[in-house]
Formats: sequence, structure tokens, C-alpha cells
Amino acid sequence: MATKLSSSQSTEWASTEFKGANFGDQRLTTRLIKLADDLASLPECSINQACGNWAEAKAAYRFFQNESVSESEILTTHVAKTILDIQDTSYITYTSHKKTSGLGIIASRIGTHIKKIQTDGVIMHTSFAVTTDGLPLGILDQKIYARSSLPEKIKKSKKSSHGNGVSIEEKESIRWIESLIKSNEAFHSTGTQVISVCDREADMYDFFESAYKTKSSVLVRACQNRKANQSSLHSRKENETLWDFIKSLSSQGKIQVEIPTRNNKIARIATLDLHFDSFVMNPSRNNIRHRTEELPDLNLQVVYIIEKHPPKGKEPLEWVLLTNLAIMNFNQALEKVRWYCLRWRIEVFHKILKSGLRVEECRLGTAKRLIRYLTVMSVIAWRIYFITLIARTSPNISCDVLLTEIEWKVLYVKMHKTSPYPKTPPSINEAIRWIAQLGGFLARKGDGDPGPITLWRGWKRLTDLAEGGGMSLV
Ligand SMILES: [Mn+2]
Repeated sequence: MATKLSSSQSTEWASTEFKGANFGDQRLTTRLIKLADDLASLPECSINQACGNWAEAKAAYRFFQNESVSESEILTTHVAKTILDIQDTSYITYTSHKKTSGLGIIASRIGTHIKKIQTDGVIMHTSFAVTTDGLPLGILDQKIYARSSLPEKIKKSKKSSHGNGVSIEEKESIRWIESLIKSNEAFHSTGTQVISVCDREADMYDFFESAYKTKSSVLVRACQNRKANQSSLHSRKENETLWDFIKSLSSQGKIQVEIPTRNNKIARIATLDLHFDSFVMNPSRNNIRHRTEELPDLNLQVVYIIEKHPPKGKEPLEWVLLTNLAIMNFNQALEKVRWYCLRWRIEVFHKILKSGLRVEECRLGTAKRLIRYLTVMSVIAWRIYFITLIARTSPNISCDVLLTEIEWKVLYVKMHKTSPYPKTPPSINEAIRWIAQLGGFLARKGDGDPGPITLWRGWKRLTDLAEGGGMSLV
């Protein structure tokens, strides 16, 4: 039988999460508490840098940082031995903001009527920590910057047509390596294994080599049909490429992957053949560093999944995943596919920032201030996402892990239009649904779970209600 996997995984892990959570229990080890503290302190540093005039952002942030909100207890029950550090880049566009200074070029192309069409904005590269069950733990590292000129790759100058004529320090792709190092440092000697999960942009020899040198674990989708297995025991043919190699592997079994669509409805379930083996990644011949150093061959594993019979008119799903983690059997290979599916979490995080928090509409006058604003909003986007998922995974825990007494009472009164409050706080699931209703969620049968964007709207209203007075609590 084929193994079922879900890219969204919103329900799969629900039943197992938090079963053993016992708040007020002192079983938590020092290491776990410290880890949660570390995670919690990262955003705090962001807000300090961000003090400014963004009253709304700060109010929302205060809400999340409320001392009686003991979500670190939730985090600690989740802190696993393995954390996925999902890296990705998002381009935040501010082209129409003519008055904003200091923005960088995101893209440039030759138009039909206008000679040069230019997109302005900032580039945001985030390391997003997620448990292997998919719960977003926080932002491990983030770099937001405006670039002064287009990178060589986009300029397509002759010199760098292979992308290797420029050293990695000069290339923008250095951000993947820097994030890899920082995220791993954050967990250094904590006993937690960090696995950096990246899309095809990180498929660079230098990235894998950094992982090798720093003993970091990586899982990257491949895009380069590079030379493989040259001068090694694996070598079968001369001039073998990675693509030749994976095509020669025999299927180890079938898996099923749920392919999500934009509106989160299940589009289809794809059946794929899974292959895996180890191979040797050779440094490319035109890597500029050959001139000054000896570049090692790297021993890696490849997991190759392909949909052999896609439905008519559909592109077959095909992933080539590269990792330096050991893969000894089918289940270990499958685990890597499952982790790569969780990369989707960072796409949702970007969606919350752009569609939910509408960060591209912010009219701050300088890129410097926009960058600080984006730092705050990133933390808020993460928290919104966290809360959305926690309500789904542990619906029965008390809402006071997230809401203050005033907040849940205000919420209760607002929703019930009556004021004897229950003696004990409602469940988190009830509270989240009420908050979502404040944000326009209809909560009819079949409406499913509220999404992060509706929740955000509801949070804002609740914050206003709880802060705005007009309510007196006995
Ligand atoms: Mn990407």
C-alpha cells in the first residue's frame, strides 16, 4: 500500500499533538525551558530595534507578548529533538510608493512601450523554525535589505552566465549560507538537531560545502543537472550527471502526496515512485574557488520522487531532494519528503504578511523604517500562524494560555451579549472561533477552521475592545 502524505498536513498531526501537555506540570527540563526562552527572546530583540511610530504593530505585539500569556509552555511541550529551519526569500514590492527613499531594485525588464520596467522594494530572507509536525516555532534569522544594483545572475552579463564566475561572497546567494550558519549557531550545544530545508535556489555546491564544514544538516530541492559521481566508487559512466544517475535508480515503493491548491481545497492526490541512493557531488569545474583552495567531493543522498502517470493535462509532480542526512531505508527517505512538504509553511507565512497584514501597503517614507516595520510584522505573522495551528492541534486546552483574563472575558461578553462569565476560561478552540467571528468568519457548518487572515482581523478587533475601555469587568 502506498503511504499517504499531505502537503498541508493540517489534520494529520492534530491527534498526536499535545496529548501529554499538562500545564503547570514541572516536568519540563532546563534545556527545553532555555530553548523556549531563546525563541521568545529573538522577537523581543526585533521589537527593540523597531520602536517607532507603528502604534498598531506595537499594540498587536504587546498583545502577543503579554506576560500572562504563557505560550512558552506550549512551545516547550513541542520542542522536539529535531527542528526544521525553513529558509526562503520573499520580495516585498513598493514600486508605486514614489516618495519612499532607499528602496532597491527587485526586477528589471525591457518592456514593449517603455524601455525599462523596474520593480522596487526590499528583499526578505527568513529562517523559519518549524517542528517536524509542522508547528511554527518562530523566526530564527531574518535579513531584510534593499539592494543597490541587480545581481549578476539577473543582469545576465556574459561573464557570469554560469553563475560561477563570481565568488559566493559577492553573490546574493550568500544569504542562504549565512542563514544556515546563524540558525545552527542558535541551537549550538542545545542537543536539538536543526535541519535547514531550502528550495531550488539553495542548490549550490558552496551551500552543501558549508553544511559539510559546519556539520549542519540540509535538505534542498535540486535544480542543477550537475556532474555527479566523477572519480568515485559510484561512478558508472564517465560524464555522468545527477539526472542520469537518478533515472537509473529503481523504484523503492510508492507514496501519495496531496497537492494543495491556492484556495486550500484538495486538488488531487498524486501517486509517486520513490527512489533514493547516495551519490558524490563534485565541485563544478568553473567554481572560482578552485584557484585558491582544494574543494572536496561531497557525499550526499538523493531522494527522487516522480509521478509516472499524471492525470491528463496535468504536469507530473517531480522532486529531486538532496541531503547530507543518512538515508538507510524507505522510511527515512519518506521522512525527507515529508519534511520538504513542510516547506510550504513558509509560503503561508509570506502570504500572511502580504495578503493578511498587507505589508506592501505600508507608506513609511524610508526603506530603513520599512525594514524595521517588516521585522515587527514578521513576528506578528508568525504568531498569527502559530495561534491558527495551535487551535487546530490542541483544541481543548484552556484559552488562558493565549488570552489574558480581561481579553477572554471581553470576548465572551461580545459574543454572548451577556455577562455572567463562566468560572473557567473557555477552550482555546472556542476562543479562536469567536475571535475569527470578530474578523468576519461565519462559523457555519462546513466552514472548516478559520484561516490566519480572518484571525488577524479578529485579533485586531479584540485588541481594540480590550484596550479601548467601554467595558467594565467585575
Ligand atoms: Mn524561494
